[in-house]
Amino acid sequence: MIKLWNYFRSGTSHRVRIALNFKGVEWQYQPLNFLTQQHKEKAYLDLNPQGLAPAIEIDGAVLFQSPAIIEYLEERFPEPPLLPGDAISRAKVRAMAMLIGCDIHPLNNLRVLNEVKALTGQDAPPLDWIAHWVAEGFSALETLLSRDDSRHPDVCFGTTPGLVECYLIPQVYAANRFKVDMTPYPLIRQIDQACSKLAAFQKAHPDIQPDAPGK
Ligand SMILES: N[C@@H](CCC(=O)N[C@@H](CS)C(=O)NCC(=O)O)C(=O)O
Repeated sequence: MIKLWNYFRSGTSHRVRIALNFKGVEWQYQPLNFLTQQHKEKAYLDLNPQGLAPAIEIDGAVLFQSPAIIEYLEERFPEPPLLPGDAISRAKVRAMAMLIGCDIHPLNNLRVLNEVKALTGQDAPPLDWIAHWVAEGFSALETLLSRDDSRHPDVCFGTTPGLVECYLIPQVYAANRFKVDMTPYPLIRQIDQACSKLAAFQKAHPDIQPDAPGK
């Protein structure tokens, strides 16, 4: 059985949950409590020396780094595909995913926010900082989406959801949680709405995971 070590609210965990559900494979939820720093305990560091979520046990191996995990899932379970059939399209899709995964998420990750709070001496999450990086990334993505008149309006590329939505939906969830103004991004909002009706995304939603408050 595939085991995913993750935290309900972690965007990188959320990505992998979507990909696993999308592929229709069975997997087991292994909670990592960030509040008690479980991800920094030796038992987890033995699996992932970075002490970051997620990690996955699959096919006798332990993998970490969500992009590497998702690419493995794509190779191991080719249907339904997360990536399009031709190389140029795949590069375009990966670029949109990386726009989020490399250039928004890492700047707003928990450990970075904690460092910003420490440097600025504030207690509350630095909402301006968070909104700045979301706005920079989402503006570029919104422009890309507006230029592509061949895509279905419910997805970022082509006619079905795939890799980009694995990255985008968790980032929109985080943006909403931190009260980022989403009104400038109607195309992104439409895609988020459309994905919220699909089972793979519903089952991956942070609020219904076993370690979410009230579960
Ligand atoms: N590039 C890594 C980033 C992993 C990452 O930053 N995970 C976050 C959760 S979204 C984490 O574990 N944060 C814990 C912390 O900052 O202490 C990946 O995509 O897996």
